[in-house]
Amino acid sequence: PGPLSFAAVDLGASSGRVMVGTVGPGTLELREAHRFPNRPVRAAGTLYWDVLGLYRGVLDGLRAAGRAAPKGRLASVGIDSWAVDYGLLDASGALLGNPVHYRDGRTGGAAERAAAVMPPEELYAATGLQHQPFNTLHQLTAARGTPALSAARRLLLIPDLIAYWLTGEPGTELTNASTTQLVDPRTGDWARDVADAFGVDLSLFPPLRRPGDPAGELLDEVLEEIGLAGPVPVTAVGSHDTASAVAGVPADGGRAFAYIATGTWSLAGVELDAPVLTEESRRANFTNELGVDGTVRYLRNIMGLWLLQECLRAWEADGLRPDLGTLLREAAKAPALRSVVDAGDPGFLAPGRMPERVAEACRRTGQPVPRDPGETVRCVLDSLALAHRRAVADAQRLSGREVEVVHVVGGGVHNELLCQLTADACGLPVVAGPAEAAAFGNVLVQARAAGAVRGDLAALRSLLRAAQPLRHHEPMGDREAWRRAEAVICA
Ligand code: LFR
Repeated sequence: PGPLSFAAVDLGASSGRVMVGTVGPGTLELREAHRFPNRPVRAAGTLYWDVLGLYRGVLDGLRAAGRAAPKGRLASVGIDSWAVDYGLLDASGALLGNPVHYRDGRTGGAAERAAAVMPPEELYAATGLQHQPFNTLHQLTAARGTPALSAARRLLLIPDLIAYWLTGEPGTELTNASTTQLVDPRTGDWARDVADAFGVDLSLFPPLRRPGDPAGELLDEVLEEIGLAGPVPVTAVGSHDTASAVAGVPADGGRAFAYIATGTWSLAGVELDAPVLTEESRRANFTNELGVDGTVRYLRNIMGLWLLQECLRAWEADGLRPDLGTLLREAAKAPALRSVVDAGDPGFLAPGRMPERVAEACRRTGQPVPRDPGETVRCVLDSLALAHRRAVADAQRLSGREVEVVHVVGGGVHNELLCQLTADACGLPVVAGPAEAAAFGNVLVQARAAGAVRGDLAALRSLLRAAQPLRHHEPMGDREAWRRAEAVICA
């Protein structure tokens, strides 16, 4: 049989895209069919996702994907997005309000409230999940007693919600479910004791499905809207974007690797066969999220390019018309490691006033304050590289797995300065690419389910190495300077 085409829907916090992957013996190609912005909206004091706008982008993208695919045939569709957030449906299947954005303030004080229900040690031992105020568990606790949650008969995580609208079939994909803090990473099943203790009704979640499982077929009304002939199956993929991105790491089976999935967040860690549930791991705020093929994504969340995106947004609002290329050139020339902030600090989670918040953090820690946007960008990139260094080192120490190379994938691949600084900070070679790792991981899981490729994750990854040009960064510069900067953050 000739190559098959697959549509990968990949929704990120700042943009969504639909990519077409063409896969066959000796072929793996990925093309962008459609890209659209994801702009959250604040209304009446709450920060929401514009989920219908996103769904329209998905439909436009699937129409474009059908046109881009040879003979207009899509062998299947897979959907991934950011984690933790959800839509609620009433008994008739209608959406009960817009999904709330994980950066909304409603989960303020979540750690304290949760600790009153279950000691954090016990919660970690049961779920292996890092504490983040936005974990679905905390969102559900914050929403307890609201009319929407009381009327809800079903809860669908964002990619599952999109899949439901496309197919009419509800399901809960496991890699994303593992970010709810309601799953036991040892069994890959619900952590029922946790749900009971927090009063979460697990029957709201449709049955679990795993990457590669069938997830229905596009409805007739959808086929008509996007101008395709059926049947077009939907296949469950690593529906958490980070799970698909880690599946899309072009690792070479022989070399132990750490990965950093960069985008709005940097997710930095290692891939394991089993979770690390030690108290030391909890204190280091490492998470055990589930990956494709029963793997564990042992990683830490770092604020990521969000810091830069929010600086750009603030400068734009001030009428500065910032140009990213120019700013990055200025940042490259700015003095290295003049000041650093803790890019893991939850204080950077909420939107707004980012240049000021970065400056405040420098002042608070007795460091020089950046004098212009170029220096602010340098401070942000140095700080991200430093956080990458700490996460890669901690992941190795806590898991007992040493690595020889760091793979940087995701949008941050385009930022060469960040990739080089990451190599310098980690003292390890960095292999950068692909930027669209999540879409690659999404496509490969579909392609395997359809029989277009075979093998385990290592075999899928070997196809990736040939598919994309990768950039190599060797560590350079002053190792001691990174150690001193780390001491500033850890003080
Ligand atoms: C990255 C990501 C992270 C998750 C955060 C919030 O896009 O999915 O893995 O912690 O978004 O959902």
